[in-house]
Order: sequence, then structure tokens, then C-alpha cells
Amino acid sequence: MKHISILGASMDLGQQRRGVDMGPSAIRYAGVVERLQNLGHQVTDLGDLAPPLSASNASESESLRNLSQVVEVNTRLAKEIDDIIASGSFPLTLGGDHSIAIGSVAGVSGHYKNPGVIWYDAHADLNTSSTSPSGNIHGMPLAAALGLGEEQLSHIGGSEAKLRPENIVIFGARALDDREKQLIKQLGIKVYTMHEIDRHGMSAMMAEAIAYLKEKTDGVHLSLDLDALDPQHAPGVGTPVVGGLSYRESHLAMEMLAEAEIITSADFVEVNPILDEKNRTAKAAVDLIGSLFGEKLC
Ligand code: B3U
Ligand code: MN
Ligand code: MN
Repeated sequence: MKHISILGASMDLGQQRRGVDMGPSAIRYAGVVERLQNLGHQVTDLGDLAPPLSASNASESESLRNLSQVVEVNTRLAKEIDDIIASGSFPLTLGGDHSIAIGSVAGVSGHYKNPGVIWYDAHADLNTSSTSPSGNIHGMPLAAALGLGEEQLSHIGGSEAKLRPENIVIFGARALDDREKQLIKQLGIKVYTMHEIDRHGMSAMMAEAIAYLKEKTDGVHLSLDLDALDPQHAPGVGTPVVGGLSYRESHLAMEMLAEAEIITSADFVEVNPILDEKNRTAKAAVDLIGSLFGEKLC
């Protein structure tokens, strides 16, 4: 039994399609609290983080859209996550676009000597203001956690880097920008692209990823972007990429992570109910959360 604190980060300013701020509501509507309670966990739903103070959505710069709002919300989120862990609870953050992982990783990292992350995503989210093709901050959270790019983002929760490159595993990648590929090579970040997963199978690749992180980390954050899944299984995301992970593969991944008992915090992001079909993507998120927290088929 775990004590789990659910926190909604209803942010949509890290990218340009409105609606992903309703992700936490959609995931709650799909029954996340009841699902976890039925598994025997103690759940506190802390509700949603207050929206950005500045009402204006006007982008200040094309290379970092809505920077001040993203910084402000993530600064508050980092503090909330920090407090949740300090209270002995497991922080489960519901996005919102993936820019909210800047705050969640920042809030987590101070609690571990060697924090690790599994970035379950079609993208690497390793852009900075100087490499981003879009200026969308949801494409930058992993770079910020490494201490790269705009300091207003990377210094949230403290000026030090929040993650070491060797403690990062990217899983499900299939839409990497050239500069992200260069950075991955330069820093030696472990990436399981769709190629490796297709070639060797989810079971072998996730087992390898778990062994890789288990050896050297004392806490692992799972940052799960629903666009890691194929759009057939998760249509309600802002940047769908074909050729993705299936619902079945993703369940196996969550079940293996549950069995390995390595995940100490998590976020489920990018569910956009406006783009969804009958809340399918939010339901998939809840199903995956069930498996991550120990649900078994039999
Ligand atoms: N790498 C591109 C596209 C992208 C990143 N994350 C998402 N899309 N969801 C970028 O804009 O940085
Ligand atoms: Mn992402
Ligand atoms: Mn993505």
C-alpha cells in the first residue's frame, strides 16, 4: 500500500494547441482516484495547481513562448512536489503539457543523491531556446533538467542540474530533431527508440532499462507523455506521431516497472480532451496508472 498524492498541473502554455490544460479533469473523470483506491492505496487528490498569475497568453518571444507563465507555474509545482515527498507520499502529477515536468523533476531531485528518470515519449524533449524548431517549452523539459538552455527554466528549484545524463532513459522515441540526436550522442544518454523496441521487444528492452537505472539511482521518476503510444491507442495528444508503442506494450512496461519497484514519482502528461475520442486517451492513462501501481490481470 502506498500513499499517493494526485496533483493536477493544468498547463497548456508550453505548446500551441489549447485544451491540454483540461487533461487532469479528463483523467479524473476516467476514474483515476477510484482505480488507485480499489488497489488498496491511500489517495489524496490535492486538486489542480492554480493557473498562471498573468492572464495574458501573449508569447514574449518566438524562441520561448509564454516563458514567464511557464516559469511561474513550474516554480510553484516544484515546491508542491517537494512538500509531497517530504510528507512521505508518492507524487502523481497529471498534465498539462510536458513543460510541467520541469517543475516535477525539480521538486523530486533534491530528495535523492542520484535521481533517475524514464522519459516515456515519442520525443526527446531535449531542445533549448537556441535549438527548438517551435519555441514550445514542452519540447525542452529534459534539457532544462540537465541544466541546459534558458536559466529561468533550468534554475527552477535551484541552480544545480537536476539530472545527470547517465541517469536518463528515453523510451519510445521516434521524432527526434537533429540537434537533439547530437546532444544524445555527446552526453551518452540511453535511448530506446522504436527501432530497438521493435527489434528486441518491450520485455527485453524494459528489463535492460530497469537494470541500467536500478544499479546507480536511488529514485526514478517516470515522465510518461501519452504521445509515446501510437495515435491508434492515444489519439488525444497535441503532437501525435505514428509508429508508436501499443496499449499492450505500454501495459507490459508499467507492469514491469511495478514489479521492479523502482518508480518513486510520476507524471502523466499531454492528454488533450478536445483532441480525444470519447476520453480514450485519458482512459488509457488511467489503465496505465493502474498497472504502474500494481494492478494484475489475474
Ligand atoms: N521536438 C519538437 C516537437 C515536439 C517536442 N515535443 C513535442 N513535440 N510534443 C519541438 O517542438 O521541440
Ligand atoms: Mn514530451
Ligand atoms: Mn511527446
